[in-house]
Amino acid sequence: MFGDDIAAIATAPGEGGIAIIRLSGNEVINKISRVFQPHLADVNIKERKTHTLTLGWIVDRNGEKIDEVLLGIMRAPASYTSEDVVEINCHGGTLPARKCLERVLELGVRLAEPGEFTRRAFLNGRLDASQAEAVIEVIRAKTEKGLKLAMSQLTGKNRQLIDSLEERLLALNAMLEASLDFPDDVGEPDYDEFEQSLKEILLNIDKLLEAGQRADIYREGISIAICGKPNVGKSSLLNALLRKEKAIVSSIPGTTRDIIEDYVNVKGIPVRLMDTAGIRLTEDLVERIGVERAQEVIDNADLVIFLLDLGAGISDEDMEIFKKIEKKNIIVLLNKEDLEEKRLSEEDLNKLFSRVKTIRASIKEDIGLAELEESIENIVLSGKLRTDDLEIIINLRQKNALMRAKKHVEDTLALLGEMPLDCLDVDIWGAVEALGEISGKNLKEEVIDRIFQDFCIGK
Ligand SMILES: Nc1nc2c(ncn2[C@@H]2O[C@H](COP(=O)(O)OP(=O)(O)OP(=O)(O)O)[C@@H](O)[C@H]2O)c(=O)[nH]1
Ligand SMILES: [Mg+2]
Repeated sequence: MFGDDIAAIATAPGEGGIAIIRLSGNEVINKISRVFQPHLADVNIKERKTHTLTLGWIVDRNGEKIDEVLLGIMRAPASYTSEDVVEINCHGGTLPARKCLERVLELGVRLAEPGEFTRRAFLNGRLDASQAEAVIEVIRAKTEKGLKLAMSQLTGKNRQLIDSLEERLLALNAMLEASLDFPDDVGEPDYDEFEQSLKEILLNIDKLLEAGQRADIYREGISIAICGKPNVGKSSLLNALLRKEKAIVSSIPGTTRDIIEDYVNVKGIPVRLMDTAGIRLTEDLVERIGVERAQEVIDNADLVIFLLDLGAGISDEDMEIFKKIEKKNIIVLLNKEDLEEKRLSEEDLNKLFSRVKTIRASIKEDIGLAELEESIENIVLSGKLRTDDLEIIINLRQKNALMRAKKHVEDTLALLGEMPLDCLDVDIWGAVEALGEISGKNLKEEVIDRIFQDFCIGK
């Protein structure tokens, strides 16, 4: 099955400097030589060394030139898929790439399925399952931090950690088997040592799970809604955090009607930031719809920034809004600190917002915004971020496998000394197998399918 020749356009659709058509399989170099005409007449593409580029044309059946291209040759096993790979660098734009691809398909090369190149890299043993999954993390990374995490997974950081856990479990398994096979010579295992070892393994699994949870934030990002009554400076805050004039700001209350959203990177965390209509009772139909939408967005946000106007003081309207969001993750931003006359005393504020983070700010004069960004980071990471901490990505599939391994280790601990040794061995094996799924040593076909279903064609 594997080794049949596949091809796909690997670059994103649309206009660009170049587009790349990628081919992989046993015969791709032979096949491409039939439609490639090198600039230099004495060049034979079939004899070109691995990792070389050759200038020439892709030609049609009649020898007419379709496009001028640079042909990359990467010979097995030193290629993305571990098979022979050819990459046609043609002119960017939809038509040249499509024409070249069509020509290649005439050679008995099949159109690749989504993720098929990476799947071959996995099946040929060049990447393990968690590394293959990292490829998509790298593509989708939204911030530098997310990219760094994905890259470390791609280079096999997860694998090292999992392998070391697996080794320790296998050592325990060996201990048990020795006792089972040679009871007279070996005797009972040292239960204290056994228990100690299991506890350490458990601790390490927990650490991995916790690190994975933290990394999720860098991967998935969070949503933040900005809310407050009209005219407190919500749109001004959106613009300040985005560092561009996205939303209309005016001194007329009720300026924003719709949800205005954009993405911003807050200390490496991808944030979907949403400005909402100022919440108040209103007769204006359009504004009322805006207020309803605001409520919905606020309810669904991971974090809410609640704005107050120090110049206007706190009104019943503010307290109504506060009551609605009190149970959420919130930061209270006391805006317009620059104003001479403030209608809010420190005392009032402490009384009202004793349990939530409050920040004094002037969006106009860029006061308090750095503190706001810091608080967002702290709240989102629950203050758990330490630079010496483990940094790895764990996706849902890997998390499930880790949880199952954890359960087996916990069961072994609970049964220690109570059950016969072969019962313990069953759970130790269960843990080893669950961990093996992370690297993909023992994965079923349908799980493999699921890993690659999210990939794009050409990857
Ligand atoms: N003095 C002062 N004025 C500010 C500050 N931030 C915003 N403003 C002004 O407050 C007014 C309202 O600002 P917006 O950002 O439009 O307020 P909003 O909360 O989006 O208002 P709605 O969309 O109507 O709900 C504008 O005139 C801003 O220039 C600040 O820090 N200090
Ligand atoms: Mg506004």
